[in-house]
Amino acid sequence: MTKDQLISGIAKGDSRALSKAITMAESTVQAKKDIALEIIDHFGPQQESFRIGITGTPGAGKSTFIEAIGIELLKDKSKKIAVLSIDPSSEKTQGSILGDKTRMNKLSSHNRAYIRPSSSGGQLGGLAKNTRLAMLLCEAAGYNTLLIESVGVGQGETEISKLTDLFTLVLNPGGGDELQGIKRGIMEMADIIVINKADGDAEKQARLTAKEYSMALHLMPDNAVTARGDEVWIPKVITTSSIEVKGIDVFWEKAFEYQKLTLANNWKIENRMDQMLYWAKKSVQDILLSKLKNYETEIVKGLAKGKLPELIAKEIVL
Ligand SMILES: Nc1nc2c(ncn2[C@@H]2O[C@H](COP(=O)(O)OP(=O)(O)O)[C@@H](O)[C@H]2O)c(=O)[nH]1
Ligand SMILES: [Mg+2]
Repeated sequence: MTKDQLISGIAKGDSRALSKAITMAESTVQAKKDIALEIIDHFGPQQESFRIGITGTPGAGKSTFIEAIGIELLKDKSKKIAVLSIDPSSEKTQGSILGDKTRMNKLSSHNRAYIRPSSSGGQLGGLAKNTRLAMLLCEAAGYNTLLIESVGVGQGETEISKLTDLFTLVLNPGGGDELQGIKRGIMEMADIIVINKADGDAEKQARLTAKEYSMALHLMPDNAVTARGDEVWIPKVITTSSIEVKGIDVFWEKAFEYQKLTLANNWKIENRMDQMLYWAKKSVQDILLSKLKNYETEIVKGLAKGKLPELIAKEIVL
């Protein structure tokens, strides 16, 4: 497909064209990536979408949760959902991608939903960046609700928060140990904390855990509370069963409450501007770093002459 074919396909919401464009965006071949960037640029900024990040340790039930909240939201005919998952582990096994697909059975066959596991293109740091481009392409294709699934441990998790409007952390009942596995920083980033698997014997425990987290959040310093101007959002802790579809309506209630607040006082736009600034700086960094390769011989020569590294750097950059 040519660039123009891809553009007209995406404009019509054709998922085949969308998938092709995302593959180009993920490509390590710069020429392909450039075409994807031109396509995104053609559609311009999309400010209307609702971008939701869903993070949590493997097995917490993120995919099952996404299936439940996705199906619930799609009852509203104006909604179109794109699910993007960032899972470095699925790269190795393929297993969890297949697992995710089966866990999102209804969603993956729904005509107003699009599901795509993100590929790292071999580099961990590139994951979130590729996902961001995939997200922008989905928005160009008319998907107004973006659900980004990511494993909130290890590298790059802070970058996930640079992609989304609302950050959701999915945890399990009895989470004392889990709390240690999850970095405190992630908890502080969460706008909504979901204690999932609140069913059967675990239901009572889930409610207790929710209370614990709620208290832990109150003990945390100011950053647990997003405060700008007079408005305040205290992170909400809720319990859900994704399998029995309980508490899913409460999730959307809180999510829309948050969205309303962030729209009313312009947080959403400010937040997205901050995020764009972050990605712009990162892009500058990436380009400079890639250029550094051209100077390697010059650096080595300078060092051989006994030059001070700082002075070599100045000579190259300034
Ligand atoms: N009992 C119960 N099990 C769940 C629930 N949500 C997910 N699971 C199970 O937990 C396991 C991991 O789920 P998955 O969605 O793949 O987790 P992910 O790795 O976080 O995406 C699967 O066996 C699910 O069936 C829930 O609400 N209740
Ligand atoms: Mg999953």
